[in-house]
Amino acid sequence: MTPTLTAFKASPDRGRGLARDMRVRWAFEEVGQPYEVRLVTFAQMKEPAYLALHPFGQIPTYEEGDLAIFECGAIILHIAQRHAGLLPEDADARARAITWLFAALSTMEPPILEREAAMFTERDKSWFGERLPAVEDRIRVRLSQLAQRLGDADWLDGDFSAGDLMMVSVLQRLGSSGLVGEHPNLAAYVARAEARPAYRRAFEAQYAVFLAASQG
Ligand code: GTB
Repeated sequence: MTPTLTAFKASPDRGRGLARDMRVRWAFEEVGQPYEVRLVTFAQMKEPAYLALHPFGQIPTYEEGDLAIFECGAIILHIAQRHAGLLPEDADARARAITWLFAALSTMEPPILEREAAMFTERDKSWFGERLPAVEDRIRVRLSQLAQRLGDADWLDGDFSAGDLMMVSVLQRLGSSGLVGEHPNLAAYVARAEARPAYRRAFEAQYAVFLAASQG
């Protein structure tokens, strides 16, 4: 059965691939699993039918037969466990790859989201000028630690894994902040991931949704 993913009908990121359906699309492409996409509006995501699928009224969700799950981390772990290509066979290596997936979501992403929230909602506050550098310093600590661990390696632990997919997706949220670029090895890590054919296919697929929305 072909799984179905939900994504924004009109993504506020204007096709930059930053909404979290992109992470799931990328995972599908890495393992060679065809998928369908159901596009939803913000209003539809708050309706009872959708809330039954996702209690917080967000994208992405994953449906396959009787199974319906949400949270991009859980979805990607599910895909990676069902198909070869995103987790190593060796049990210890697999546990380490899953650790990186959690590290991306639980350790790296929170201060990055804090910065985004500040940029979007606190710019007009008198204390914004003091708060932003403090948030960015917290991000810098994590980026330095990550850069130190990655070193000269291509990927975080052996071959490319679901952990790298999630880590790169999280780093991409720093966009034009210049923070990732302070570490050339991290910038190269993101570029290496973005050059993967699976990433390109996923990016083009979500970009096609943006193009269709902007033309129609
Ligand atoms: N913890 C959940 C997960 O990991 O799956 C978080 C899901 C989530 O944040 N979904 C967002 C959403 O549905 C879209 S991805 N928001 C609508 C709502 O809450 O009502 C986050 C996102 C949104 C927009 C941009 N952007 O414009 O650049 C980037 C990322």
